[in-house]
Amino acid sequence: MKADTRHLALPFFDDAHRTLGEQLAAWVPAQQVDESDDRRACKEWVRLLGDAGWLRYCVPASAGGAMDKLDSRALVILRETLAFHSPLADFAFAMQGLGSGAITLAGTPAQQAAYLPAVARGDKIAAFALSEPDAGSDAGAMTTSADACQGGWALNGCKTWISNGDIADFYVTFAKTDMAAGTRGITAFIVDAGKPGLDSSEHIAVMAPHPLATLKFAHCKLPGEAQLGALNGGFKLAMQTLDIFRASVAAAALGMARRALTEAVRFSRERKMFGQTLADFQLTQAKIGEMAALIDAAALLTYRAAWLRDDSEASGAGKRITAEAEGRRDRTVAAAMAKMTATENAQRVIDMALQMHGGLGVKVGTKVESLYRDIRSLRIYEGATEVQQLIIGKAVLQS
Ligand code: COS
Repeated sequence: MKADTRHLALPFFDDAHRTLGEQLAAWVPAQQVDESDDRRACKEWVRLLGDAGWLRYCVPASAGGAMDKLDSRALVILRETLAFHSPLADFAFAMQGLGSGAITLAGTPAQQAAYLPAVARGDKIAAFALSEPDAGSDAGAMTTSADACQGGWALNGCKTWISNGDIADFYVTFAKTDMAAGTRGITAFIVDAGKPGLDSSEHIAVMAPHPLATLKFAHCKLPGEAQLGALNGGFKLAMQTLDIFRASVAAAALGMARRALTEAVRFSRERKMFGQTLADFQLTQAKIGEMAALIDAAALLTYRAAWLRDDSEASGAGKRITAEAEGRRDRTVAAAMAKMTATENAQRVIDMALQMHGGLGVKVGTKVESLYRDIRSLRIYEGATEVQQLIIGKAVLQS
């Protein structure tokens, strides 16, 4: 089933985006991956996406990427289209970007050369290790520590909910380098899988299976070169990385919602009852209308957030938006609005599509049944809806 690409005509996109969207929409339905084992399937998707060149959109051109900079609109098109077909394919793609994003933003030339081209080829699997058992939404409350020791650093602590945990080749890990300094005492590190002192064997099973694990660090020694970005600059680096990818989480939700609507429309046209089709009932038409409007509202916020980010990068700070701080706040708020609205709307759209399917909607193996499970975690990860509300609310009060 080919995804609808009519939205690519919107003025947020340029011709390169339209070509990318059309080519991907034609490529992805032809891929067959057995997803019964999420770890194996995720690796296979990374391989397919890498071989076909799609992972090149996760890194900049200087490191083998497809475009000069990480292009938010390209990321949005990729995630939306992949999620329409397979949320696991979207996950595999997104994690290559999120896991390597901080290296793109703050890596030294040597770090970028060592990791980014391999990420773009699908030769290295990336992960982003921020959350802890007692530090999820309150990321600044982390307690994993990095202490200076001879020749580098020693990490101690625990990270959890780590996507790609145990299948990743490296983990961009955030740890406290100054316990008393709160968010200003966090530094990022690149931790290669298999380092002595790193145990990633505790897998976490979730309702929509994807690779997820807890990482335990016990005197895990890292060389000085493993430090990523400025000492004590890790919190901002994490937030900047999340800013890029939050709009793309919105896009993944959008792809799932569009798929649910497609399924609902198809089913309602085929399903016969009371001498007509389900689609002939006004109740169905009203629901379909509501679903389409929820999707469009989410799409416009998502594309705006991506466009705003790309536009500010292209024009440089200050062309359209005078103060840099204001510009950052606008981009952060736009990404937060997109993530919150698209994930919440997608949950409603998918629920309506499932309801329309009646008993079939809850039958294991039906597309709407798996979408119902797939969408749920998007309202939580990379900043729960409540965190997005907080980001937006604080900004509105400050403006
Ligand atoms: N870009 C750059 N800098 C940012 C930033 C951003 N998007 N957001 C915050 N900062 C900076 C602030 O400017 C502030 O800098 P100063 O120390 O110089 O003043 C610093 O970071 C701390 O910001 P703030 O006071 O807003 O931090 P809080 O501890 O209140 O936390 C939230 C803010 C809740 C928004 C943050 O912790 C968050 O996003 N949590 C969710 C984490 C998350 O997404 N987890 C999922 C992980 S991946 S699955």
